[in-house]
Amino acid sequence: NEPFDLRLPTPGCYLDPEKAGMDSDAVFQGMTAHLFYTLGKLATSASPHDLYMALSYAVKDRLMTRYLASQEVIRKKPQKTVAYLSAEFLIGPQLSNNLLNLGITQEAEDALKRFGIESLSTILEVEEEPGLGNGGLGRLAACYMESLASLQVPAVGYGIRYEFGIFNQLIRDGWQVEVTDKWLKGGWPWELPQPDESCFVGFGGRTESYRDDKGNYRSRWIPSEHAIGVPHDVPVLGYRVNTCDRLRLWRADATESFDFYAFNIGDYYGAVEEKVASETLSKVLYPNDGTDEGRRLRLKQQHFFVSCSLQDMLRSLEKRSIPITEFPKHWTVQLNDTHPAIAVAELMRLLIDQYQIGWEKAWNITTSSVAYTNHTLLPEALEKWDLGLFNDLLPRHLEIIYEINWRFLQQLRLRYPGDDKILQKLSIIDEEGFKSVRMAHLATIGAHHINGVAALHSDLIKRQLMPEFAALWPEKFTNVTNGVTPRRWVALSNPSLSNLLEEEVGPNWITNMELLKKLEEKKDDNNFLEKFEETKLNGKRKLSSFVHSKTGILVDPSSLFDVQVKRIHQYKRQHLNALQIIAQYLRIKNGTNKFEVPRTIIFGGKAAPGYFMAKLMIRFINGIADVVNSDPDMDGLLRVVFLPDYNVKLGEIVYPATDLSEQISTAGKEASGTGNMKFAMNGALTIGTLDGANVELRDLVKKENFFLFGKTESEIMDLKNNNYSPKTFINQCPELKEVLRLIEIGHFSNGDKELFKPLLNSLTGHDPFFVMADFEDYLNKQDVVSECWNNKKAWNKMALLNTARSGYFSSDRSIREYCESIWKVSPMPVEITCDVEELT
Ligand code: NBX
Repeated sequence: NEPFDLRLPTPGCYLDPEKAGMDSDAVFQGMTAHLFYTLGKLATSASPHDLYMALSYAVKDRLMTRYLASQEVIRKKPQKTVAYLSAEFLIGPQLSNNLLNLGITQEAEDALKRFGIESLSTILEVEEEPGLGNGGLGRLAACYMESLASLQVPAVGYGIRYEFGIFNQLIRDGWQVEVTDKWLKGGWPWELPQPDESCFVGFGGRTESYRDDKGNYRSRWIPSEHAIGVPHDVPVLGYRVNTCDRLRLWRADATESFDFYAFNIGDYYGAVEEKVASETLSKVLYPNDGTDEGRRLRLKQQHFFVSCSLQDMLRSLEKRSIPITEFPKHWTVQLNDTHPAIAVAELMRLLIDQYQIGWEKAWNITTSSVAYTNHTLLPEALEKWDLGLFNDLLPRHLEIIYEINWRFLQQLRLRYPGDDKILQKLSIIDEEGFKSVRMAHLATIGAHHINGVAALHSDLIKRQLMPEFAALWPEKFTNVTNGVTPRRWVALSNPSLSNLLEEEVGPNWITNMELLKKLEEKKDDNNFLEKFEETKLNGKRKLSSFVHSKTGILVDPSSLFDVQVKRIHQYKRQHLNALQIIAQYLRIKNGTNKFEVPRTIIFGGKAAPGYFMAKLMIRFINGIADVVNSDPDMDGLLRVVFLPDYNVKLGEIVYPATDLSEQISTAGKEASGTGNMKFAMNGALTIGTLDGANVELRDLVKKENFFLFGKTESEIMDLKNNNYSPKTFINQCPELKEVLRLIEIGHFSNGDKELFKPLLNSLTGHDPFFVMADFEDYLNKQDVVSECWNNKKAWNKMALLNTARSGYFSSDRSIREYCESIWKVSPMPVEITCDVEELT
């Protein structure tokens, strides 16, 4: 067996990261080779996109040693690996992150100069980001993969390679317009297709019983349809370590490219129909981040990627001749919400039907390896599948679910004799109305741990969402507060702040955010506070020019940048912010504004295409922006911007540029929020409710450095239980009345009194998210914000303390908690030597 020489594919030896392949010369050589051989371009005529591709390929080459070495370590010395199952991974641009984690940003910059490119940013700008997620949940999965690799934990992220990610958002006449996201059109250099590791997945058909050789009755599934999952691996390199984990995204292919019978009888279109149908499976990401539509194709997508992933894990044991019964020693399977919850039934099916393992043993294996993270309390967001649809697509899984349920209900009967109510309440099958399968129940019963994503949220899961389950299995329920990666969200996006942090506390804050506590010593140091403010100003200048280029609006970088970026939702209450703007506008018009504080209020976020009220909220914000920005009385005092197409890339510009972070959801509705953490790390102050991780953020930065307003979760519950009437609150607040009247007369809709009526009716009628109840307190707190801004030194001190005390929200901390209390996995450093034979 000839050893495979890893040095062959590109110039330079990449086996020793300390020495080889990492200087600007080698990067230049790599780029030149890729331009010529991979892209078929001459350096003399290369476009910025060509150079982006060439540099990306050269960087990917440098990931490969680490990627292969990381897999070798596991093959040679078996070690428990994390399988993070998620329907979404919102990974963002890859080039900058890989340069940072490899430590060759400067080298790349120098190599580019030899192609006549003066700044790396011109090349970074042309990168298309894969929008393979909706929002927080998908971005969390990406931060967690980066932290896993940085902590040197063996991990695979399993998901779907959607051909079209989340739509691109245009704003036309103030309305959101959705455009297909063709992220693959220019070629995407970061993936490695691995067709030899493809998997078969079945759908539909029927089950039949038969007797096996031992005479036992068994069930088998005869699917009527198949698809092939082709893995596309994306390397995920840790920060300055050799561990390179992977994201394994499945693309659905047809099993047969033609139905030959149909083809022979001349039915060409009929012949390609099945191919087209099965390829649709990984075609598009569902753009709903809340309400679940219960669509057939979505359930197919879920089963498709879950089945491929579990088969892949089982196969990895077979390849290493490890008995299947040892699955839990080698894999810990985390379900990112219920989207992959079918894993509980699919793992049981594979173990029982494929590997002939008995029920008890199979159940033991399943429940020892699966854990579930819940991300929402909103009842409309809890996944339920119509029983008929489920049976149609996954008849064998439904049989297994019935058996799981029957055994579970037996257990309940013993514990609560005669209590049919609790059986009905906890059953996996919802028997009321249209019968359905409750995925959260399946996940909870099949998992060894279930966690919420912030302290308050985890508490509410136990108290409100699943009190009976929590009483039954108190030890299963736990909390892991979300976190975000400081590599992308500080080091990459905010170089100016990063340099200052490095000067002050040294370079290790990037992997040990608690070191930022040391900044507290500087809280009264004027000189330092000015430097800190200067980093913010740099971010604001950059955002200002971006705003101008995208919207034509001129904003003043010295004004207070007040920002709300997140998906558009009623519970997130962008309309509360919008109403507040109208109140400020009125005060300026009437000459009753107390503080002459120039503010730039910036919004960004997408609305689900079928969510009428959210789309109307976007229209509403743009209606206000039009009036405010064209009124000379507002000059130098108020600007309103709706930034189109908010995504990861744009987030990287927004977080460093923000003075005031808006986290104003109705208490009890936002599971955690993660934008709140990114803002705080970058030195923004928060105006917020006691919701999600805001609660912990306020505790950490201390209450004097946080602008709190609004009803608490329990006060909201009281209002709800006591026939909440928004009218009472409106009548108590003349300013609010005036704001509503102005909208009603069409002041923000060119005289059209109908346009915003649904919004007004909702707010003044039921007001399901208690906007009226919190308005006055919010407005008053905004005055406190303005007053505070006028004392710049005090503001800077508060901002600094936010950065200094936000280290807890590093995803490294979250991942350590998952590793220790849920997954029971430990780091496994990867060593690389120049000895090729040792690796092969
Ligand atoms: O998950 C979000 C929560 O709303 C945030 O509070 C939390 O910080 C974040 C991470 O834990 N949930 C979320 O983003 N959900 C979705 O994107 C989603 C996507 C598809 C779907 C349902 C929800 N069917």
